[in-house]
Amino acid sequence: RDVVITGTGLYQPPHQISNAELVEAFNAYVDRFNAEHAADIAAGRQEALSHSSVEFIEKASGIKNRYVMDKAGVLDPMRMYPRIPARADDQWSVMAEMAVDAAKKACEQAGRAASDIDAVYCAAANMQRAYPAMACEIQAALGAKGYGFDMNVACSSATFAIEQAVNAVRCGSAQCALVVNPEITSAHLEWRDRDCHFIFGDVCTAILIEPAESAVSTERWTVLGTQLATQYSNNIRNNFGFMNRCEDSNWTERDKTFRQEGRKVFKEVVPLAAAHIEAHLGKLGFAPQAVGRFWLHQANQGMNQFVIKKLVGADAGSAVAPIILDEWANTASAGSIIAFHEHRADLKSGDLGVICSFGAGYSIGSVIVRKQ
Ligand code: CO8
Repeated sequence: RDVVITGTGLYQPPHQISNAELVEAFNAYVDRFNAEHAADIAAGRQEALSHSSVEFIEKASGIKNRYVMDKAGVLDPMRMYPRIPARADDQWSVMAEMAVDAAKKACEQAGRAASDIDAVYCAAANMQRAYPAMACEIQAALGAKGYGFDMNVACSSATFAIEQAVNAVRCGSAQCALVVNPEITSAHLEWRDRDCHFIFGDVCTAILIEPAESAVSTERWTVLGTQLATQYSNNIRNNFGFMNRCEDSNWTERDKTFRQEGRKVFKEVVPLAAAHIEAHLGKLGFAPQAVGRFWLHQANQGMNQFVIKKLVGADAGSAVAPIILDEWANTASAGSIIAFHEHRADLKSGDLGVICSFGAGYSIGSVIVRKQ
């Protein structure tokens, strides 16, 4: 049976940080660090840290702003990470709250009640806790039925979850599947490293997936196909995990937050992503030129520039490949879904579109849709 996307929702965190604010706090941290370690730096035992700059950030990434769950902690040069108080076990968790907000908005668009949902996929680059699954909590907070489970494929978590949801609906195990992507990237970003401190932002996206025959929404996007691929790489890595205690390592070590070989990622992932999209479209009998819109992963404007030039010769940031990372930064798995959420209203019945993520793993996921 035909499967359709019937609604999307977007949760916007309470705070935003401009590049200027970010750089000011970072440079204050650098000055303090260098002053505190002046003797070691002079003796060659410690490398001095360098300032960041607004010009570099904009030129290297296209990012101008990011939303975060807590601004004060991030911009405190004595702290440099968000302050998000722990909650009691009988309160809804932060990720669940974000997911419920985005899910309710998606339900509203789809003309559904939260109680219609019978499958919940919580898909994100990091989960707030080990267990119970976040998805079970989100299911309870929404008053949804059925089942829920968590998935992590880093930046491709959303597209990989869409394939699971589409298959569940197609084979009849779910009638109304919800994919949510609560990304609290600010909690696993290393804000003290100038190579990456500007890259990420927080958000939550939601997507509702149903059989075409029972959908009640006026707007429907038929899922023509999904294609997933992974290829192991250590170039984006985070070693935080439940084994840290046994390793006698601790969470303040540099390898317990996000780190990457940005240049290598850029070079290796661009050709993979372009070839993946082209092959997936070809499998369904379409040329890239037949596509009305590409909602690409939002990691770096230059990266999307290369991918879209290779595919159709257009510019990223144009109508065919909208950019949202100037406002939202890289939101891990949610980026391509934000682009889909914000930039689809003008497409007409019959138009083709591609949602595509790429990132750590490496992982690439594409979803080809047609507006009904
Ligand atoms: N300010 C000023 N100068 C800087 C700064 C800064 N902030 N940072 C670096 N520089 C300097 C460098 O030190 C270097 O100096 P030198 O030439 O003297 O060595 C120079 O600027 C150039 O640095 P780079 O080569 O690093 O600069 P690039 O032009 O390559 O840009 C980017 C860096 C922006 C990181 C770029 O390489 C990039 O975007 N690459 C792609 C990365 C990518 O897409 N990664 C995907 C990650 S997302 C993902 O998969 C999800 C992971 C899970 C989420 C984690 C959430 C926390």
